[in-house]
Amino acid sequence: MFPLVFGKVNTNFKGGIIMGQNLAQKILSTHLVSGDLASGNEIALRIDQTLTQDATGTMAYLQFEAMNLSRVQTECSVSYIDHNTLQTGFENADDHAFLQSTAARFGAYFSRPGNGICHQVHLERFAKPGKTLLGSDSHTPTAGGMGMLAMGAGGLDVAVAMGGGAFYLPSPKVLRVWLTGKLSEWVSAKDIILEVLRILSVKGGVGKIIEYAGPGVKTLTVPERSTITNMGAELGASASIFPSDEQTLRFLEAQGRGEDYIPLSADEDATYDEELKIDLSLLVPLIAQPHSPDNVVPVSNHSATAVQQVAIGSCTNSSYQDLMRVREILKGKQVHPNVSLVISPGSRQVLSMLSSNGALTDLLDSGARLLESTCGPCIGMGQSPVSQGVSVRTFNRNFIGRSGTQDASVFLASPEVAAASALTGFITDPRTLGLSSEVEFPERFRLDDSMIIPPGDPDTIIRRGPNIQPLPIASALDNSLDLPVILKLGNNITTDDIMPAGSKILPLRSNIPAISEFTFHKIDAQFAEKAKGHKQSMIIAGHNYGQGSSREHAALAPMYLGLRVVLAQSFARIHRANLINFGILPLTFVDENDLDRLSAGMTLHLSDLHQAVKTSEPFAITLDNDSKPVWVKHGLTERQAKILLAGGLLNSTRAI
Ligand code: MIC
Ligand code: SF4
Repeated sequence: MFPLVFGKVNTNFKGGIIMGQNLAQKILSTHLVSGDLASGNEIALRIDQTLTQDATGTMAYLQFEAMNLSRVQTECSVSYIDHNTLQTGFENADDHAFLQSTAARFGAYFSRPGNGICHQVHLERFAKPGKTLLGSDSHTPTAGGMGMLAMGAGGLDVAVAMGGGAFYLPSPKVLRVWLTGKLSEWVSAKDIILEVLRILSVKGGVGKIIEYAGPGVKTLTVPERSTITNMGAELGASASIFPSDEQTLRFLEAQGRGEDYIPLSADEDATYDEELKIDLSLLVPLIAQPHSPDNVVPVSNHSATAVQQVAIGSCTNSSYQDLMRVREILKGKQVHPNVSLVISPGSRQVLSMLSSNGALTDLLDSGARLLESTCGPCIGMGQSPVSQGVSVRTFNRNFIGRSGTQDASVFLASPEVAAASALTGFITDPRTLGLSSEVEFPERFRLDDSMIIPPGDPDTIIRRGPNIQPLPIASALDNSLDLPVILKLGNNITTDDIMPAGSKILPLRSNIPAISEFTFHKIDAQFAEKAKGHKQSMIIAGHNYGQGSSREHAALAPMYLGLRVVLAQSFARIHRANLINFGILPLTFVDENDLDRLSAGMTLHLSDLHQAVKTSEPFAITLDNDSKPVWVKHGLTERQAKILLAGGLLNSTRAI
């Protein structure tokens, strides 16, 4: 039986005096199951809500099933279909049928394909201030715009949370972003988060919760706040959060959910680990240049850059407000003949509101192409740009090849910049169009939950088509390993590099043997074959290994191919947790310069590993033909050491 742990209330005492708490500490402490918030060590949290999406959800539900639990134990769990809706073969349809039947059987809500992108729909219909949310998608922190502590994780961690188990993470530092002033016309929430990314970089949020505060906060609506918390994932942050205030109440009331409102903010005397100040009135429209979301400059730097594609949508920027601003720019005008403009409204709610107020007609009249309310081009499911093309996207990631076109240049910007660029055919600062903006926040959104199926009958039969393959499980960790290094990598390797997505590969997410053939495909097309040539192997890498998505396939597929160790200068949080969950040992260097001494083709010898994993001391790896060993460390907690020794989390829970 899987061990269930429940939360307890923890107060913030220091020397007998009750200290003020910041907002993150308030939610963390009311959900703390074990650990000490101040320690920097691992803490465990009670999770109120979970979300999964189809591309990670099939694994999460297979894992939930493997734990022999009958119903989800959370206040609410939602299974969304939004990533993978193209049905060019039976695979995706098999996945959807499996997920619909598992949601019914295990007691989760099911959001049907077409209902919208998980983060947008969750914000509209489920997110609640003061609660915790764990989602098998790295942009789950979007719901932080509602005053919720929302975090991304691998599917297995989410499956555990669905079963009522705690979520473990290193106790985070809290960074306050203090906002003053008000955004100028045509400068938007996207520009705020691009500015934060410019300052902090894609590694700047690692190990932190980013908490927004200050007088500028009240000028931002919930969807605008959620654009900002969404891209906290690109900072590597564990979560991003805004207070719950009049804006939150206004949004919830407009969603017919006023009763879900509670006010929530930091105490006046709260303290923070770090602080950043931004005066909103000084911001200008910004753009992230290829190929990283932190490569940010003013839009005006690129006024001579011609554009072939503009894509508006994704979980970052596809709210009603976003698309109404786009309409303001496009109304009565024509998209430039050299530009293909595609628009995916974030949810059916957004689409139906645009259709009932006539905005959709204005968008279509301008020459925009309408796509489904799904992730679509953001995850390479269609609309790849022309080769060597420039694409301006309102999305959150512009890693090489993610669009499906390896040599495309993808820029990330606000919907306003994207729409202006679609009109002129060049990257355009919307302020130069001389328009004025009058978008009003709606008093009432159009409410229709008919595409959300409530939890069903526990006797529902699970539909398991041929695309649903059994879960592979790793073997226990050997005490000594002689591991060939089969790949050496640089810094900031993304999960897209490890396990690409796109329309050919995504349909294989519930079939690990098939998808594993694509591991590191773009970096080394022979990788899978090489790995299969050895029983067990390892890879080495630079800093921030595994940044980007929460997809556990970036750990599961390498595990299936026999990868036992990743030795890197540092790791991204979610990916490191996924490696441990699937029995792959994440090691870092004591002296990071030692990376230079290692290369692909070498064999490294790890001995007395069981003892090494149990203690927190560094240990030596020996090399052939070099008497000087490489000293490494693992930083595993006792809980993680047990998981690794057993060969992964499923093995270790079965052993209890
Ligand atoms: C992404 O944006 O890369 C994804 C696709 O949403 C992933 C999840 C996945 O790979 O299924 C994420 O961000 O976690
Ligand atoms: Fe979907 Fe893109 Fe958001 Fe990922 S980042 S959830 S692929 S819209």
